Amino acid sequence: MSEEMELEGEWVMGWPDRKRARVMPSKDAEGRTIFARSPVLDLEGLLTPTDAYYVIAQLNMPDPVHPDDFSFSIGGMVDNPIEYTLEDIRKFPGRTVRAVTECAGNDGEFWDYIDEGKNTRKPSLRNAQAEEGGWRQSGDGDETPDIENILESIPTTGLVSGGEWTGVPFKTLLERAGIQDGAVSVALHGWDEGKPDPVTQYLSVGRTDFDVVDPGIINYGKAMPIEKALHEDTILAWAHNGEYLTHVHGAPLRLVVPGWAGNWWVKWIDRIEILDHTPDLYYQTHYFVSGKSPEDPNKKPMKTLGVKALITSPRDDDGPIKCGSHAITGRTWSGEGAVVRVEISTDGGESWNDAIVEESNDRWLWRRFHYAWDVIEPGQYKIMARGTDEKGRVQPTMDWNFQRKHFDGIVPENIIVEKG
Ligand SMILES: Nc1nc2c(c(=O)[nH]1)N[C@H]1C(S)=C(S)[C@@H](COP(=O)(O)O)O[C@H]1N2
Ligand SMILES: [Mo]
Repeated sequence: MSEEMELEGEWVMGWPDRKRARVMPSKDAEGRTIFARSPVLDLEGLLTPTDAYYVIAQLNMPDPVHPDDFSFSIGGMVDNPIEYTLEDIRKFPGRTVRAVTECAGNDGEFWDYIDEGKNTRKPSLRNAQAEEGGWRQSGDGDETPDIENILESIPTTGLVSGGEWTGVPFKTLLERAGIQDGAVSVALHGWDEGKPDPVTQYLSVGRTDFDVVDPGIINYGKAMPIEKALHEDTILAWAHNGEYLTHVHGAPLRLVVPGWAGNWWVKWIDRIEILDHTPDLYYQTHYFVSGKSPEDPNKKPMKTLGVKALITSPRDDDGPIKCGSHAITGRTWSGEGAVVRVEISTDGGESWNDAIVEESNDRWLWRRFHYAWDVIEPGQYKIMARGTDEKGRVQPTMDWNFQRKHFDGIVPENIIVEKG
């Protein structure tokens, strides 16, 4: 390349030829972002920049509410029902928590891939993070979706990010409200509304031969056990990565539930209710549930994330590498707290060796891992990473479930090594 050509290139972050990693969003009819995968392979460090943070809106993307006009209520089984403005709650002592947000559906298609009998093509994180679109909203579409097409085309990878959240401990507000005896759950409702898209359910189950429950037009809502709501790290956040929360991430106020899947992190908070039962809510009782089939009478809400170790380099879809010194690197996280150990295998799981896991004081945030890999012989190597968390859980910890949520299996990278 001549010098002139290099100077013509796009200069980003001081580099003439590097593009900044950003999300590839899907938009609704009004051009608003409703879904975005995070470019996890192209990011460094532990905090995902806000414009590269994954985004999910299950219902219709709501209109923004001005922070000065915002208020929400706490009611139900409390001694002092109350309405708060944003200004009110910013007067309480705050709390900052760094945590991984992971969608329950992240990497869902890998359930089939690692199932030996199934012989499916490996989903490509590299392609998925460069791909735009792939999400639709129901309500306005009357044409019947081509389900096969959809099953083929929507990757659920990249639905994970790491963030810093600042807000007020939920506990502070619940204690002031005075929870009455007999209360068991805290329900949080967003002001976003819509009809849950049945295609999302078909997509996650991988079958269309069953009836999807139709709750009609609802607000997004979740009801968590009181104990989790009172956990010191469960916060109502108005700031994300050092600035005010952005609209797509739930401004002015959203719930942050470290360790639990993203669907518990209710955005656009409108109404909080303390209840003596756990209510029937679509995204709690019918969706984000484990069980053997949609008909299973023992479906259970899914909560805590498993243990994961994601190899970010080398990736098999990046092509062959040469003999010599390499580093196997990636990120690891767990819903029960810190990952304390990552082991690497370069022989398809026959033997395992410890990687270095970077130290961190943030138990809910992912950590980076590093393994020095010197390859002498050309050939094909099956590389795997396995995390163990501080509670002693060893990956994989999750059982197959009909919605194929909370995937935490070990996904091998098949790396071709050529003569140096
Ligand atoms: N009100 C509301 N909150 C919501 C959702 C939603 O659709 N509406 N989606 C949930 C899901 S499924 C996930 S994975 C996370 C995504 O949070 P993010 O978009 O800030 O990354 O928000 C959760 N909170
Ligand atoms: Mo999600």
